[in-house]
Amino acid sequence: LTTEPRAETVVFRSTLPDIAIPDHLPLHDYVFERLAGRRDRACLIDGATGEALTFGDVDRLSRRVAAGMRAALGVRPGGTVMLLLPNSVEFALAFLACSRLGAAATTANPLHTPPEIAKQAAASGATVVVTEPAFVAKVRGLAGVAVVATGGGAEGCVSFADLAAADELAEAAAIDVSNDVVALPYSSGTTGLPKGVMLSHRGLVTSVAQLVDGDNPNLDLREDDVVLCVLPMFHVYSLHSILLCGMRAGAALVIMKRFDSARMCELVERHGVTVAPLVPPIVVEIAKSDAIDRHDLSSVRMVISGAAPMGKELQDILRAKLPRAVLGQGYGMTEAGPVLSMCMAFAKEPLPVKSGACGTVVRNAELKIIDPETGLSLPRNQPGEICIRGKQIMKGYLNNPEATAKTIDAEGWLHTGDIGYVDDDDEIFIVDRLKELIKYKGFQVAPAELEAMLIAHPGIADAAVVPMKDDSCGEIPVAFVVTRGGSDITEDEVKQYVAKQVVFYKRLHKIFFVETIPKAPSGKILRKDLRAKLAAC
Ligand code: 4UU
Repeated sequence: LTTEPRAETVVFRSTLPDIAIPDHLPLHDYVFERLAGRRDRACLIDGATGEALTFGDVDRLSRRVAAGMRAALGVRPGGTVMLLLPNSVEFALAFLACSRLGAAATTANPLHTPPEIAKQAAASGATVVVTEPAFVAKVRGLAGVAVVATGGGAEGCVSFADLAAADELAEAAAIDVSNDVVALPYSSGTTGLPKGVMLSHRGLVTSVAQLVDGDNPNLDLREDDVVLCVLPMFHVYSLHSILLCGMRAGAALVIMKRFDSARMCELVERHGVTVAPLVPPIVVEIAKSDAIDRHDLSSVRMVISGAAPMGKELQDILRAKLPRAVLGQGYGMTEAGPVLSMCMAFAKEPLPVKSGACGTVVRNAELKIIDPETGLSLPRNQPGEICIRGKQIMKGYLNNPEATAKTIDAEGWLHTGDIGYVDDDDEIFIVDRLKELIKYKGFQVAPAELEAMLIAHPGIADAAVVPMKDDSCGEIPVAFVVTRGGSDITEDEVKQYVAKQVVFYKRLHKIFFVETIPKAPSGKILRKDLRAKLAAC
């Protein structure tokens, strides 16, 4: 028997040992596993009112909401419920209720426009939308969709308060943890339009456990921690690393509906926040704000940044302002389940880390760096595409086996479209992005979506959307546009045309009128050339 000589795959692993993960449990049973000892401890604190629900309350109320959704709305195993909510107690209760029912929660930004919402509701197969009265008008026209309104309720809607007043769910649904989808966030991944990312119970349990379980957790959240929840729960960073990790660890969450630096500093001081998961644009804001100097923020022991790169300079500014806090990064991607790596200075037995690094690969997982041309794996210190493998990654994209096969290969490696390297101390540095994705303040902007919109305009023949570097937002979307014979459409008209159809962070900031869009013979836009053009101007 002869074997072809094959290059060895260089696999990077956590410096922490693997742990046993209770991945036979449905997500809600896993987060409430240690409920008995913490029924009376604060779990969810509404930042606006100061009202707190205990772990016992959250357990009980989420059972009631589940029973109410089953009885009044017919939510069944395999069903889908859209959560169109800002950060709120109701978001957490509805999410846990879906988990109990064996249904999937598809999450969306309530600031999305009606067409954006309609697209996701239809694609995900949602039969119920849970939203605030202020957003009910956006979903009224959706065919076959029942609307639940929080707060004081709204005409023609089921009231969330009524659901929460139902008798507790007598019996939880039978759940197949490795197949049943519990969360269905939307992401464009490495290419194309936003797609439903199927995260199973086992996937999310594994990913939460990789951070907060074990004798020496990688992200050491404790029962006496107070975690700031200002990042939107509809994004996977907050859903996973704040809501689910916080609850599993038994910490209290202080929920803020929207970011405001002065208000945030006030809440940190009032509630003695100890852990602050943030994104770089918020770090920039608070580093600049004088609110940080007017409040006692000495309770903060950990500041986590993620979802976009945080430069060394910014990290150093914040470190000077919060000398008692450990500052570091997590690296996530919706499809990866979501966390690939986490700063080891956040571990119970912390390790020193470098500024600019975005953590070490999580435990119970494998990471490799490949040459994007050859697909061969690369050794330390050589940049290439980051790939990850483990039980935490997505099951696949909903109803899209082709896109799934392009992202997860036959050996189970998920290709991130991020370019980075692993250094001598196992720290990961992201240096570039291979994929099309634009990140505005950590929010995803899919160029393909805006390009399709532009090309649909009668005055536009061709278009390409690419990121432009920006100090406060990280990246902003800009477009190269080829007009159609004789059209005298202006920059402002193009901007307005798009702005009317999309949520604020997808708006185009600049339009460059050009003769042609550079393309490869295959028809693929040469985005690198356009990005280089921007960098030069
Ligand atoms: C440079 O952004 C996210 C998830 C982030 C997250 C989740 C849990 C961070 C910490 C955590 O604990 O997901 P998406 O799908 O919106 O965007 C994914 C992309 C990545 O592929 C990468 O390009 O966002 C970029 N990204 C980062 N880039 C994410 N984190 C980082 C980072 N540095 N730290």
